[in-house]
Amino acid sequence: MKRLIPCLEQDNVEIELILLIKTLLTACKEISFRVSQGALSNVLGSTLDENIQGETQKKLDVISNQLLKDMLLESGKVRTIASEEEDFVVAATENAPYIVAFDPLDGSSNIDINGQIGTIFTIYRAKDDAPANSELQFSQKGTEQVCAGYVLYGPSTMLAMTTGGPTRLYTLDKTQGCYLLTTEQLSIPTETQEFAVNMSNFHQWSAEFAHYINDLILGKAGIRAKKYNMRWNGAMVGDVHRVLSRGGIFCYPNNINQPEQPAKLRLLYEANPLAMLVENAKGKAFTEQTRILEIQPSDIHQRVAVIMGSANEVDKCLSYLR
Ligand code: AHM
Ligand code: MG
Repeated sequence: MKRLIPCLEQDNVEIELILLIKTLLTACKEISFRVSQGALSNVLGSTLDENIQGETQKKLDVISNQLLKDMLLESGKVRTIASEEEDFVVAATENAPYIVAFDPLDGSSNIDINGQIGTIFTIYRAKDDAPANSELQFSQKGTEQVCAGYVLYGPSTMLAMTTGGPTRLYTLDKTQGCYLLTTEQLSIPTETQEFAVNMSNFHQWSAEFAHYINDLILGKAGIRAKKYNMRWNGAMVGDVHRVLSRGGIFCYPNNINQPEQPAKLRLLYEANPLAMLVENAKGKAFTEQTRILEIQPSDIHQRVAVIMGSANEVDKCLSYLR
């Protein structure tokens, strides 16, 4: 089985970016270990104890954020960092070539129940017309991402990543500490009979979106004339991993009762990287109106509605919303 770095070299990924990806994934290896320790990771472990003295009783999402931040700050390859766990951007190395954003532990409500969680990350080129400590560094559309991926901490630790070409899947070999290529090219089936949505939000959806889901639930007796299955992890990274693996549609639509903040998921470090992974695996990724990757961001913590997955099913869903 091929190792990650030779795969990236074969894909002609520039060396500076390979080194940055390597750093990021080394941090994720450490997170994977912490996650597997569960409740014990608050009392065991070494790396972090040395970095932030006296602060060993941290929650896993805070620990993960700190690990990623520390390693990226030290790498010398990153000009600016944004994280779900940081209110503002963090300036790193002046004149470094890249900027990185991440959700250190997506699906954090699953931490306490030993459910699926993951680290989502995205890399862009740094902008020379904005200072390192400016949010403007991230004022770039998702189409500008040079790398997007996640590391899923499930029964096995898996990395899904694209550097512009196909979305590839790697599995962390914990005996050797390296990521091995296990699926050369993910390809989401265009048709599906599986959907992922938080059904308890039914009363918050637009009439059009509720109509679409209702037609899925009607199954063989309804207009879609097939039986649909439903799955909901409570962790986008786990739900989208399933969609990438065997097809499906993942939806987190707007809440019409909350016009001041209708969407839940964040554009920069959730929707955009997962949209790039899905598109590069032949799927589609939209808000209720637009292609996610074409949104001009206005804020690093901006939220958007998300509809992504099997191409024909996404088209069908959008046809209800137009
Ligand atoms: P988080 O980043 O704080 O974990 O929140 C995002 C998560 C997504 O991973 C997931 O799809 C969604 O929130 C679950 O929301 P819900 O509480 O409606 O199940
Ligand atoms: Mg999240």
